[in-house]
Amino acid sequence: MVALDRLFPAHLATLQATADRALVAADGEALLIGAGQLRTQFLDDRTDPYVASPHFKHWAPILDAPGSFVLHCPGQRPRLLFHQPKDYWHKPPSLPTAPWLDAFEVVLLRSPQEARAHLPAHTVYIGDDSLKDPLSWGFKACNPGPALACLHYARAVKTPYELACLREASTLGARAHQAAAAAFHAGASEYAIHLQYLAATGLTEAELPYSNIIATNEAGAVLHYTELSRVAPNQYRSLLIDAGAQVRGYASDITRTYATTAGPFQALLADMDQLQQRLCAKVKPGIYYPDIHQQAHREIGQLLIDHGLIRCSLDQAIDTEVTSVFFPHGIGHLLGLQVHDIGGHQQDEQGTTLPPPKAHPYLRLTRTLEPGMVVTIEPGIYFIPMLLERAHQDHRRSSIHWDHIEALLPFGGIRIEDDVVATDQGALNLSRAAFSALA
Ligand SMILES: [Mn+2]
Repeated sequence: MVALDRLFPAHLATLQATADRALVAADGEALLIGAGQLRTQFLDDRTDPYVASPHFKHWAPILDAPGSFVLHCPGQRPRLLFHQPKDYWHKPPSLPTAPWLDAFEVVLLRSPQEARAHLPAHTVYIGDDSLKDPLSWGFKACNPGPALACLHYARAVKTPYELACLREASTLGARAHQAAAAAFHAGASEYAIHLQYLAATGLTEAELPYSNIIATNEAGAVLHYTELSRVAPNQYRSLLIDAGAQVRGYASDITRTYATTAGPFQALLADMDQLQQRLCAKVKPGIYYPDIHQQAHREIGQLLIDHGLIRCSLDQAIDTEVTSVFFPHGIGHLLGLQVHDIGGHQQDEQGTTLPPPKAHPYLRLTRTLEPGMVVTIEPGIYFIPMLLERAHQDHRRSSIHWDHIEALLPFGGIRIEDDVVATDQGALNLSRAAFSALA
């Protein structure tokens, strides 16, 4: 039995305990969790790529069986209602044979509607809106807020099973990053780098946790660049690659930046790598995550001063938002079943939320870290023409060394991102560990 399967029963017990609390919050007696359905495109008979609901894959790592459900009744063995239609157009999904399945009582469904026969009274439904006429199913409630708040809050703390899945996702991502970097240094186009990346993961594009960002030269300044140019330029200066992998429904989210030649950009990159590792080391239980974000602004401000890119004091760079010209996003987010795992602003199981500070509206995580939480740490410095033009026209103009910036525009930007676990022993960096194991 692989280690993941050994860890699965304890994982399931944690989910059952959380589900019991969610049922109390929603005044229900059973929880039905939908995998989701295939969605047909507008005026077409094609469907969008199917993506299993995060709630469903939390319980059962089945990524290819739309119309399935997990049914949880307190005190009982969970039931997997596995949808396997009789279909000669498509290959119906096969029931997994892995040992984790032993934890479930399995029921085969030929249509999702057959699930209705298995529902106890006062069932609460958690799932997307694709169920035809959910009201006629007689649910106690569909996606009630108090139940979702409970489930989402708890999900941030990972079980040992989940940490093992995330570790494997980082390993797979690191291997693919290595293949992509080799393709870049050999002069491949963004699209060809992407194909090398996919081949190294063994995943299809739809199985990636998010669309690959493979940005060369100036394109590194576009935060979510997904163009994948088919033509390589005559000369590569830099690559920013933000790409992950997925194992049993759990994501990795890794960014690396490379430079082809020595010079000011490469010097900045080397110092950013040190800076990023100092920030990663701050991921510990009891740390208020926005403090890491604030620290990132101070560290980036100092870096900009040290490299002669700005000419104001550090306090001035922070107070007048000079650092935000170069670092205009949050320091990171929760990671798990979703690449931006839900519940980052939640403060308790009741659903109280804490929005990000006014000056940092894009910060996705405002919680205090607990053991078992997994977050990304992804500081960046970018040369974004739109934000630079804005700063050139406002109070920040005199704070910036414009000719030095001009020389860096052709390199786009830098982002370095790792996936880090808060543990009682301190920060556990899954991504760095995965790259080290490859070396
Ligand atoms: Mn990220």
